[in-house]
Amino acid sequence: MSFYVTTPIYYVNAAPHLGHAYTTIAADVMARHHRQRGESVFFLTGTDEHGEPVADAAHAKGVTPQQLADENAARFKALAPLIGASNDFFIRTTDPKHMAKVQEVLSRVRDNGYVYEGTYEGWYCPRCADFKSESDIDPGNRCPIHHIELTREQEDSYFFALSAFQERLQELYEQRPDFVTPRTRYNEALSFVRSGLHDVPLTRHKLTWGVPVPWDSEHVFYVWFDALLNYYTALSYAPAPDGAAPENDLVATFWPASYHVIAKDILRFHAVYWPALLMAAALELPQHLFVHGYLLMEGEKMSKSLGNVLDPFAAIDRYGADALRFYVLREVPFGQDGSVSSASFEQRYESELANELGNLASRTTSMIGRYRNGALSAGELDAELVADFDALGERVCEHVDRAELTLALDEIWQRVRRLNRYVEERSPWQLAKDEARAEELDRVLRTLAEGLRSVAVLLWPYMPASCERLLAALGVSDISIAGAQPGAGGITHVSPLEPLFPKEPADGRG
Ligand code: ME8
Repeated sequence: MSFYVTTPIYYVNAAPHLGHAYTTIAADVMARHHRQRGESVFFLTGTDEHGEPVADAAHAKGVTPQQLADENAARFKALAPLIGASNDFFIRTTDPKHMAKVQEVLSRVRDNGYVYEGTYEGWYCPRCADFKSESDIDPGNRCPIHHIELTREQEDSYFFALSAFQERLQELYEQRPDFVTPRTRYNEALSFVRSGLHDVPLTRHKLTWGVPVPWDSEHVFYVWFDALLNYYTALSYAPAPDGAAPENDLVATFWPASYHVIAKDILRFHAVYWPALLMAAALELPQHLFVHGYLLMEGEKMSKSLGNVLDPFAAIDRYGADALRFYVLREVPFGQDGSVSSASFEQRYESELANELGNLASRTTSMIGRYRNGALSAGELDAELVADFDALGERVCEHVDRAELTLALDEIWQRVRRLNRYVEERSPWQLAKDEARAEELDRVLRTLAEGLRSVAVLLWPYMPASCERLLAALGVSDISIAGAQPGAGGITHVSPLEPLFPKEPADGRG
């Protein structure tokens, strides 16, 4: 089995913010979860470096587009390990290998008869790098996303014959109801297709910051076609991840993508242009697009252009990457819009991470240390508790297979709470006072350790560093999904554990 997951490639017109971290975290959870299942995984993220948004931002700063791209691509690249992302490759669209592949694929699209010359006239938002249809314009000819005035553009272009794919796209949507999820986004994409597709500019004449069009040196490709193709080009030159496909065979192993994870702002490009482009190039279509919502601050989409961003670097400094990963996927149902704030982050950190999971881990490991010197004897588990974990691993897999990351997390968290209730119900500190109940105490401690292993294995994709620490204290080195079943491995020795989520997080904590 192979699993290929991507994030959008982010524009380098400004620095990364929590919105970007969010998508990368979500895709990382999916990648890690599938690795736990023993699948061959490729996880791609990167930066989108051509086009007007970048050229304009560079111009405003008095640097070249390449200088700005280098500077900000480095910041996006640095963000990935900081948020615990385990991406196998980081693609930059100014990489000559990507550019050559774009030229090759788009030449094929032309050879296949889907490119023609014409003149484009219409409303254009330079921040979106997008031509707006009449129905997509705010009063005063403004961009509905950036609220800036649109420009009237007229230029000679080569066109992509999007309209030629009207029927095939409708068929695609009819035959594959899970091509785009959640359902609202599927409906939105399908209704866009049904409303009638128009051909779109494939190249820009006025712009020079882009991939040159091989058959006409006065044009560069419109940035969206250059960008979308990253998902394909990366596989043609990225090094193979450890233990995966042999070098240079990534396309055969990983294409088509299992999941493109994006937010709804770029739905149309991914749900309409992208499959049409792949059809035109005679390439296989991705299996799924998952479209998540916006992280909102004060009711507006967090956005570089609007400047209302929550700094992920600061949050990580104080609480650690795991806490941030947990928070964004727990607080906002994945797939919907939701507000985030420092106050609700701190509250969840304290009530759920420190008081629920952290406390459960501390109590369990310290009781095993205090009452049994860290040693656990082999024996039965408490059947009643184990029954509450029945099919948990399978249910988590089913949710993650559908990118339902908040629902999967909720399933696991119910077990964290169940284990805390179990501690209260069985009160090991009472059992420890009575020598006659030593066996019962052994069973309770064993059951707690096994339950903790189960939740740590399942939470690992969400909070890898903390779960690795917890599993190490339990003496467990195997993080594969098989360990989600209590009793699977036989924990024999438990070591002391420093608090997983200290109540007073120190500044500068990594
Ligand atoms: O659109 N909430 O790049 P971009 C949730 N280069 N997600 C958010 C977000 C928010 N407030 N803000 C940003 C581009 N994102 C193109 C993509 S792909 C072939 C080319 C995330 O830098 C979310 O994933 O504007 C969104 O789709 C993406 O960043 C847009 O990043």
